Amino acid sequence: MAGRILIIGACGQIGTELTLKLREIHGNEEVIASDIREGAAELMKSGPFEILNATDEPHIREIVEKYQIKEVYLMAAMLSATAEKAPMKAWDLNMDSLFHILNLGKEGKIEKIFWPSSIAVFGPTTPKDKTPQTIIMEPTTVYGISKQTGERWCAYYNRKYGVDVRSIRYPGIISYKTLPGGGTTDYAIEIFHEALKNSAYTSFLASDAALPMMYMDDAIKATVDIMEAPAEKIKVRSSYNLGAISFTPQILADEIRKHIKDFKISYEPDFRQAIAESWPSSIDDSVARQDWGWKHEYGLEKMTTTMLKGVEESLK
Ligand code: AKB
Repeated sequence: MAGRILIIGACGQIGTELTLKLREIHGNEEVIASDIREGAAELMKSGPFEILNATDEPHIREIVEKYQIKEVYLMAAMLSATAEKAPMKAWDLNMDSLFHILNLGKEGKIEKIFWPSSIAVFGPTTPKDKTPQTIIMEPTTVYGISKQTGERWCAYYNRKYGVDVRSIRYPGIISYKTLPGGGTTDYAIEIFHEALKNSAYTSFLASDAALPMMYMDDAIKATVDIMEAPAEKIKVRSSYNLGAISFTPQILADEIRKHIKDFKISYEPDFRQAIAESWPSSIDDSVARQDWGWKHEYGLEKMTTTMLKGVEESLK
């Protein structure tokens, strides 16, 4: 690889594991982590780190120049539940940060960009089961609107200015190393912590709220794979559907009960239930599979056993 990599939002749930993976692949000094605040010790100690606000364009330019950055992963974003509480702040963060990076691509200062989209681009008028790559999208959340708009801008910068921007629509990502913040799918992580600590969990989504989900290792693999694929294989320049597992809180609770016999779940749906109801319950990702060979590894059973082991370790 010619040139270094910059991760913006490196201390978040996906950013942390992505940074560690990219450092493993390219070497610690080649991958510059940045975030608005410091993160996990493993990340802070393993390579260069810069405090960076994703909306601070001059500072982004300074860092890109300082480290001779050629690839940027823009992982900073305000997620669905938090964004509903601060719509304008979410819009500014999610959109401004994207424009800053796309413009660096347009000016030829960087060569490749990764920007995550989400299943939140879909809305209540989208068919819910096996939602196809190209279909009606009328998102009803601030986060979803920002991601849908971002997708259109990515496609525009690619078509108009030749910017090599690549994107996937992440489903809910499940992991134990770094906690997520402010998402609708966060219950699927909290449940493991509460199951191991208290053998009980109160879900903020209804028992039958089915959502597309994915274990972190698969999400990281997809991110690395799409960025490593030859440019001509990336035919969709808005964002690719990406699927793996689909389950409801009840199905997940039943799976956890196979390991923790006395685990109890109760349901107190809040405002996040309406968000979940507007999203797909499962995803058709055949286009990603066909174009750049996407394949997931973790099903419900493997994800559950891995999560229980990982969270148990982290609680020691
Ligand atoms: C959220 O719940 O907001 C995120 C997402 C699906 O993009 N995890």
